[in-house]
Amino acid sequence: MVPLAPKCGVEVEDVNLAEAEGDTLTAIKQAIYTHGVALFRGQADFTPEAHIAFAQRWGGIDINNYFPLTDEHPEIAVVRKRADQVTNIGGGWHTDHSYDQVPAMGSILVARTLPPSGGDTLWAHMGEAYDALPEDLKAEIEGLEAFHTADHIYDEGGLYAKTDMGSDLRGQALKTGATHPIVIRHPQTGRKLLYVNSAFTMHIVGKSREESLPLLQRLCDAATAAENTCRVAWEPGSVAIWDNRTTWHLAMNDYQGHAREMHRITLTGEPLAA
Ligand code: AKG
Repeated sequence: MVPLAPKCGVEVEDVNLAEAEGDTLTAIKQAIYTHGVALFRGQADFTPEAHIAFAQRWGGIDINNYFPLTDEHPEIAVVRKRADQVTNIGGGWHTDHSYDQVPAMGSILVARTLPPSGGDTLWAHMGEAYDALPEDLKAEIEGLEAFHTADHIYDEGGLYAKTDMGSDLRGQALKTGATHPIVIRHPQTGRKLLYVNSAFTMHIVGKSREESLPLLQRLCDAATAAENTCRVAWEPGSVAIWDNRTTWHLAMNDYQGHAREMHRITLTGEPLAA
């Protein structure tokens, strides 16, 4: 394994994900829990069927309610930016599904159509972010919880109004909302992780949004310090798998006029605790 950056991400070489199981799968999981994200290049065999089979071997698929799904494979969400679309999906720092009571463990993203250049994805490591907080700030957030929702993004008129995403995609106006500790422990590694994010965290429990914003903003600024991040330039055959508890991510929107399409399967998670 080769680090993608000193504090976030690894590239895993010499693994064919379509065949990965047993000890190889266990080692991949451990690397992702620890480093946050793993990149696999040259995965020509990672067809939609292989993508689904790998996710099932991992432990289960959490189907997202807001993304369009592929016609042939309803387990696969399409992360699409059409050539004439301005807003991309995931263009702000976030962690997937934090608005769910039991957020998805992580995601497996496969490059299917890429722009001629641009469209990179960045991740930030929330264990590193927590560790680097000043001690007085760590003490201030200990034991606090925050409320997360995606309604402002997916509802009619929300951020994704002119994209293929939406809360009425499946014919129902969905509502989201969940409360989680601001600092969680990773269910497998036990590491303390900062668990608020710029996109979905609305307020601190017991405080209004206005009262919460200065502290949330301070945490979000600290979380995305450049030294906590890594960046992937996609190539045909690239696959990235990340841990939503350990990382935030952001998709660059620097390829206006070109299409980009990724296939995403979201992995089932488990309840989060401090
Ligand atoms: C997501 O799937 O949550 C994203 O943010 C998309 C990431 C990407 O397309 O690079």
